[in-house]
Amino acid sequence: MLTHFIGGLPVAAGNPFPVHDPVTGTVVRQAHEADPEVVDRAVRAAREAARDWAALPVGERAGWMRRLADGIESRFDDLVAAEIADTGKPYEQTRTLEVPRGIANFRAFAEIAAQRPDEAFHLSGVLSYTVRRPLGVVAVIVPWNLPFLLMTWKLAPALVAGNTVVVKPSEATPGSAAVFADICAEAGLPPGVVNVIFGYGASGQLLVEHPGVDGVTFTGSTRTAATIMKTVADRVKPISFELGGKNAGLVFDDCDLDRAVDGAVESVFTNGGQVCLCTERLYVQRSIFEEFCARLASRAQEVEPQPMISLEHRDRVLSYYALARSEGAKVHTGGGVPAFNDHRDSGYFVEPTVVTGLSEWSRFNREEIFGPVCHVAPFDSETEAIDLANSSDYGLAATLWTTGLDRAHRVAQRLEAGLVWVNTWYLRDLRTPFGGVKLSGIGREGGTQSLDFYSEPTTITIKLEQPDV
Ligand code: 6OD
Repeated sequence: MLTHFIGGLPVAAGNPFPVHDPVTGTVVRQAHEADPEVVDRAVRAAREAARDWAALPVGERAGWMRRLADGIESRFDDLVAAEIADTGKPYEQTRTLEVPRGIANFRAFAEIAAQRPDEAFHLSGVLSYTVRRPLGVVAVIVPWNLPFLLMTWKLAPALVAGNTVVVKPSEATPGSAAVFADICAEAGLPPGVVNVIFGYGASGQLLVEHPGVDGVTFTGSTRTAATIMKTVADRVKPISFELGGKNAGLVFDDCDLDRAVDGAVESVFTNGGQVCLCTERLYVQRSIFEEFCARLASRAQEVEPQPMISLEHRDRVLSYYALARSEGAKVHTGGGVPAFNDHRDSGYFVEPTVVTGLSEWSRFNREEIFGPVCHVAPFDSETEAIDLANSSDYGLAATLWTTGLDRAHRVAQRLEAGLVWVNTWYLRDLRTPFGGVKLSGIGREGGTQSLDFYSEPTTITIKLEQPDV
C-alpha cells in the first residue's frame, strides 16, 4: 500500500484506492487517497520547511538537485519497474526516455539556476537591481502519460528556485512518485521540502484551493486547467499550464519521404499516442498524398500496440474511432481493439489507426483524442498547408517535413504553435521555452522560463547622492 510522504515521513491516512496494470487490467497496487486532513498536513509541512529552504544559497540548492539526480541513478531499476507497472510502457522506452530525463531534469536545472545572473539597471544617480524570491509552496499536479519525466521536469526548477512543494501524481500512476519520495528521504533532503500525496482529482482540487499554496503548475487537460484557474482566481495564484494539443504535421513534396514516414510513425504512435506532443493531424502535399497514406498505413500495422492508461480512456479513444466512421472517414488501418490471444486481451489496448476523408471542421479533427491515431489530408500550396495547420483551437507542437531551407524557416515562423520541429520530433534542449498557445496552455517551462515562473523579482532602487565637488 502506497503511503503519502509528508514532512519526511510516510503517512498512511485516507481511503485506499486501486491502481491497475493497463496491460492486463488487474490491480497492481493500492494507495491512500488524500482527504482534507492529509492535504492540510502536507501543505503545512511544506510551509514549515519553506523559510529555511528559501534561505539556502542557490548553489547549495543546486547541490541538492545533483544529489537527487544521483539518488535517481541509484534507484534507476526501481523507477523503471514502477513506471512500467502503472503505465504498461515498453521497457526500452522507460529505460531510455522517462527515467534518464528525470536525472537530466535535476542536473540541467542545477546548472541553469546556479549560473543565472540577476539584473541591474543604471540611470545617472540611480541604481536598480533585482533579486528573485521563490513563490513559497507550489502545488505540482502531474499527469499519467509521462509521470516521472513530467514530475521531475516541474520539481527541479521549483525546488532549485527555493520553493517547497506538494506533489500529486495522477491516481493512475503513483508508483514512481512513491519511489522518488524514498529517494528524497534516503538523500536526507530536509523534511517538508518535498511532500507527495496520492489521490484522484478531488485531492488535487483540495490542494490547489488550499490557502497555504502559493502557485500551481499543472500538465494535463484543458478542461481540468480551466477548473484550476477558476479555483485559484480569487487568490490570484500564479499558474503554469501545459495542456493538450491537436498537433499538425506538414509533409511537403520536397521532403525525404523515408524520413518523413519514419517521423510520422514516431510522432503519431509513440506511447500509444499518449503524449501531448503527438501528431493527430497530418497534411501532405497532394503529389505524394496517396503514396504517403499507403506507406503510413502499412507501417502502422507493424507498430506494437501500447495500452491506453485506463478502461475509461480506452473507451474514449474507441468512441473517436466510431466518430470517424460516423463522420464519413475512410479507415486505412486499425479502428478497433487488437486480439492477442494472451493475457493482454483483458488490458486496455486499441489498434494503431490511420484515417482520411474528413474536413478540418469535423469533430474528429478538432478534438484531442490522445490515442494512436491520425487523420491525413492533402494540401496543394504552402499557404493552404499553413492555414490548415493553424485551423485548430490548440497550438502546442507542429512538425514540418521538407528539405527546403527557406521553406522550413518561412513555414515554421507562421505556425501557431509553441514548438515547431523540422525534420524531427520531440527533440529536446531543456534550456528552450516549452509550452503552447491558444487552448494548449499558459506560460512556458524550460530553462530560465521555468525559473521565472517559480520565482518573482523584487526591484531594489537606490538613489546615489552626487558628491559635492
Ligand atoms: O519533454 C518535456 O519536457 C515535456 N514537458 C513533455 C511533455 C509531454 C506532454 O505530454
